[in-house]
Amino acid sequence: WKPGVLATLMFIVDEAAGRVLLIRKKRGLGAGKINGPGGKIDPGETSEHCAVRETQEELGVTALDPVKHGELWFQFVDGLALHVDVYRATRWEGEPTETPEAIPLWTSLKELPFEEMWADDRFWLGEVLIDQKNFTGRFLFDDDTMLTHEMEWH
Ligand code: 6U4
Ligand code: NA
Ligand code: NA
Repeated sequence: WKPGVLATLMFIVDEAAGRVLLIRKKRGLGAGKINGPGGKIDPGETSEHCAVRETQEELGVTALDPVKHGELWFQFVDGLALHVDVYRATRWEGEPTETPEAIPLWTSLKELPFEEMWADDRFWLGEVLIDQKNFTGRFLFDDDTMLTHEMEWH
């Protein structure tokens, strides 16, 4: 498991309404899928800063006091290795707005759209968003197909 590309995901949870701010991704890796906002870490940037910046760029929303809940390690059989830090935030500023990168989707925590998400998400997303658990996950993908998964909860 090489470190490879470093990236982040941000999940803004509206606890009062029982919903999470997801996106329909319009371009880049996973275009067409539903995911959290996020993207690659810039040189010299902290992962937390990246998660906040990418959410601003994709949705025009600023996440406040993000908390890191997990680390994803993806190996793709074509050779790409991707490490993703996963953040959760319950306060934010701004109104989600469609951009060239993403369409905002406020989604009920009871109806997470796993069929339209990356295949690994069903192994950790509900536990992180609802139960606030912390985890490390390792996944082997062939293109869009998940071949193996290993989860650790801490
Ligand atoms: P550019 O346009 O290069 O700046 P950027 O938005 O930085 O793109 P991009 O589009 O390569 O990044 O997407 C990386 C994003 O994809 C990260 O937020 C993590 C997410 N991602 C990739 N594989 C994933 C997977 N298997 N499961 C998942 N999220 C994944 O939940
Ligand atoms: Na992005
Ligand atoms: Na980017």
